[in-house]
Amino acid sequence: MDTILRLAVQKSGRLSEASIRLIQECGIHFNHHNAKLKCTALNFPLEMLFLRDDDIPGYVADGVADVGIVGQNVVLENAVAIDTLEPLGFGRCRLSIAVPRAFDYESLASLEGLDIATSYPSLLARHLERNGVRSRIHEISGSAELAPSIGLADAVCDLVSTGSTLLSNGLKEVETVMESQAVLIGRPDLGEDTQALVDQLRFRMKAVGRARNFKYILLNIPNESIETVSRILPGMKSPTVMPLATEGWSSIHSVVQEDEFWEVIDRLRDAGAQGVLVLPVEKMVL
Ligand code: PRT
Ligand code: ZN
Repeated sequence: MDTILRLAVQKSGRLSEASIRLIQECGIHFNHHNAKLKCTALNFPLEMLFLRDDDIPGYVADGVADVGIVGQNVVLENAVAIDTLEPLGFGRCRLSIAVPRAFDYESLASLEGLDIATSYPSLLARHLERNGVRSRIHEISGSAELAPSIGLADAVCDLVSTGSTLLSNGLKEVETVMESQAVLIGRPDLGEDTQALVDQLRFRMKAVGRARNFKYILLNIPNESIETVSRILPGMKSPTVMPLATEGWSSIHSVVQEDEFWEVIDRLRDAGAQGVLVLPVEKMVL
């Protein structure tokens, strides 16, 4: 029988949509994937299994799935024997400790002997231990932010992205335990054929991930500014320069990193650039 790669993704939650979108951007298509336990791809030997995120590391370790997409926070909390293969750049958040606004917090030592509610007891215990602080950890399955107001704990340790949940519950964030994002995980001892499929998938995921960080940029520039603009826009190797029909002008094509984008635009304007067009990059392959 031909090898098929089994990929576990979150069934319904914060990572579901982005996980499925990533697979689609890797050129792998499905008929439909709604409300089912699993589905098979039309044009790649891949089966997608839909599971609770907490179960994904365990199922990958046990061999029910070969690879999975899950938050790093879940991987490190579960501490099972799996490899982290690829950071995926979405589902970003941090695991943080928060205390009531009126709490006089100076350092982690302020929590010595106090009660902390969390769904991440192992990660929290390791962090406290590393810092030589002893607190009582209360494991709860959700809504940690409510614990201080109902008298269950003095502090909480929970995932934060915008911070608005903490704010609206009268809490302030005081410590980051870890930064997290979605990652591709896999079993260490996949057979040769399965490993070859994982390598193909990772190659595609990297191309999609790189492209997300870049924009394609086209602009017109007087010829005397070509050198200046080439320094501002080095591109992947060097920018493409083409003469315009108008004497003394050229068109430059290059790529620019998303996080440097506005700074680069300011410098291009100062260098006399005109007709600047910016396009998304779909894949950045080799
Ligand atoms: O049903 P299942 O068990 O599969 O899902 P779940 O409810 O356990 O997980 P889910 O869907 O909430 O989150 C899945 C993963 O998304 C997490 O493991 C993280 O890796 C990632 N992620 C990213 C987050 C957040 N951002 C996040 N903000 N997970 C949870 N939150 C929660 C947080 O717990 C808190 O309640 O959102 C609230 C805080 O958000 P802000 O924006 O108000 O700070
Ligand atoms: Zn969960």
